[in-house]
Amino acid sequence: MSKSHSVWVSRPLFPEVLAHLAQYVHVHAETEDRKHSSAELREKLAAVDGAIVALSDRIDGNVIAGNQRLRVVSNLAVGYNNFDVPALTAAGILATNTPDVLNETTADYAWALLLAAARRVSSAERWLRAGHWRGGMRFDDWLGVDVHGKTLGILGMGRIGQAIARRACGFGMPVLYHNRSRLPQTVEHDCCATWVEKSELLKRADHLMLVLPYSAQNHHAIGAAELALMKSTAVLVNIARGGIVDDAALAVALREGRVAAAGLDVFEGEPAVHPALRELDNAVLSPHIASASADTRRAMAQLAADNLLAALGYGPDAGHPRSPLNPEAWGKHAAET
Ligand code: 8YV
Repeated sequence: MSKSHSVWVSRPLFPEVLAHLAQYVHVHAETEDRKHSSAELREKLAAVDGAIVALSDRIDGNVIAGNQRLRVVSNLAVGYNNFDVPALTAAGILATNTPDVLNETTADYAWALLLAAARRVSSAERWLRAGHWRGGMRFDDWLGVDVHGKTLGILGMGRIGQAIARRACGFGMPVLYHNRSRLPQTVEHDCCATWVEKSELLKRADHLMLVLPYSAQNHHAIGAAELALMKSTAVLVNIARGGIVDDAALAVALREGRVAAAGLDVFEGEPAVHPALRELDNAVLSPHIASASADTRRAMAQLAADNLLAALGYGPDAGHPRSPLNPEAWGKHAAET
């Protein structure tokens, strides 16, 4: 097949996914994982018909200004706070993301962080590896807080929040949640979940998971005032986005024992991590890997590639990308071509 479209892939991807893309289009794939500046993004995007981009690539009006060629940007993530969707729509550029394929894997990881933080897994391992386990151990050493049977709070009850909640049923944990809108009763029943106001959620939850998307309104949704409402025995888990928690305020609360522990996969300004958090033994920290199982990262890459190809008119979904964020932009292009 002669290839008439070119695409840019902003970070290294699985070779088989790149090979799949290359069956249909010219592929320019980066071989290094790094954040791109606006100027770089502008230049790269001006030269292609479509792009697969990472969360660290900020695609805004400035980056696409005057771009007459670009038709689709496919995000390698379900969250798309790196996209200015209205600007893309105004420019007639389709935006897509990777929903659903990562729900269960991300929910598993949220539980891994909750259990690790509650039962002090990381600090105990650091202690053991440092060679401190020599003689006996005090019976009252390494006491954590229980997870099973406690009340789980979930802030943000989309698809990943629901996958987390369904697992809570197996731990004998009632779930309280807060979301802009209440879920249908059947879903609440499946999730053992009850809707409450945010302040009630913070006060009543024994442990709290944050699963809400980042937006300007959600910036510091958990700050000093919210932390002050939480139980001092509670574990806080953030697998959502940096910026949803005020990391400086959290570090103070953790240091003063006003919150028992935290499991954090995302950070304000990542890859930088607030220095005070790095010092704390009651914080389990990981580098934004909640979706990183081999199967799921492959499925995300494949979906991002399929969305891109479909938008350019190739593959089994030609003309019908599976997860468009602004189908109205796509309609505009389809009408023009
Ligand atoms: C990232 C995520 O995509 O999908 C999201 O919104 O935050 C993650 O799955 C992944 O960490 C790659 O950056």
